Amino acid sequence: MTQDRFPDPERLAQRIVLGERAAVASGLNLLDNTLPEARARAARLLAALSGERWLTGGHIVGVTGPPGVGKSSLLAALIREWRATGRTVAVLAVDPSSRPEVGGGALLGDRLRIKSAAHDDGLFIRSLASRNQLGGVSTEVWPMTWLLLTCFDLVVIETVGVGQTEIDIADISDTVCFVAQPASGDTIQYIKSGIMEIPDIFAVNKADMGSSANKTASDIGRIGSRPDRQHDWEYPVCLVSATHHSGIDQLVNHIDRHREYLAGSGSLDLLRSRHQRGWVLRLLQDEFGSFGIAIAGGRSALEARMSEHRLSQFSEYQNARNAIISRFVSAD
Ligand SMILES: Nc1nc2c(ncn2[C@@H]2O[C@H](COP(=O)(O)OP(=O)(O)OP(=O)(O)O)[C@@H](O)[C@H]2O)c(=O)[nH]1
Ligand SMILES: [Mg+2]
Repeated sequence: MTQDRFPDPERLAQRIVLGERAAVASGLNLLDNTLPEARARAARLLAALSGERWLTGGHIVGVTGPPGVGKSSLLAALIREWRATGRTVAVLAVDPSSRPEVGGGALLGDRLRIKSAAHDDGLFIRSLASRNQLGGVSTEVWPMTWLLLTCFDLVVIETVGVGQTEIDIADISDTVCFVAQPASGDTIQYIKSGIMEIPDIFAVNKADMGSSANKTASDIGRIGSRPDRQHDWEYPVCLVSATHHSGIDQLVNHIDRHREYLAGSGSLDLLRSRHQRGWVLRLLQDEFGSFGIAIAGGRSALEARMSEHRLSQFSEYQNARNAIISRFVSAD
């Protein structure tokens, strides 16, 4: 049983790269499994999948915002637009069902009436249980994103976030789109107080609700650019209505434009490799603490190694982990 319990990673990788739906699902399951045997195979799977595409291919888009603002509805509208132009899309939706319903939100699948998506090979949606209270990005999301990046044009992560949890989404996405709601003063407060990093794009949804949407958009626009993430990107604020399907094409354009901006300024691969390094260090820190990081050679040595081996961050992570564990074991 143990032999067949997990798929052969190298064969699985070949099927994933071809976008085979069952293989993608099985790869994600493997990455989500914490048994030691599964972890070893997951590391092999990621090593087999790694390549240039991780540096400059595809587009990782984070969609975040407070509960009930219409993130799933908006994403459903974006997906229709993307699919209409033949682009393939994978979504990791952090499932809000484990927290109290605040805005009457529903899973993306419901919003899309997803039965038809099962017949669309260019669309893949996986809901993940929210594993930390604030709905931020949990650790499995990182390798899952990179797996999906090998076979879809767009990889979108939907998370619920207010304030500090956006830091997570900004640490994994090329482009962060924050969805706000008309008359939501707290968004503006968060930005002003510096709790929230400025996203790359703001979408004020429910524009069909009238003038309050315009006011919210201009309030957000007035905050002005703060060069937190990229230096000369002026964040756009767009008015959209997911239910009326208005403003969606502009939002699609802004998302594309941001990717072009990153690629054109040479910052896309730098951003990605910085994100990868950040995740490796965070995982090691979570698992072994600062002491573990010191055992593995220290933060700057690890960073230097990872910068040198930009296509094999997962292997570097695994190596550092093994080095730490073997030191713990031999210290016994
Ligand atoms: N009037 C109006 N209502 C909208 C619009 N978009 C979404 N809604 C409604 O807002 C509610 C929440 O929509 P969701 O798409 O589930 O919001 P969400 O942000 O994904 O919610 P969570 O994932 O629970 O945080 C639903 O009742 C939607 O019908 C819009 O453009 N206009
Ligand atoms: Mg939702």
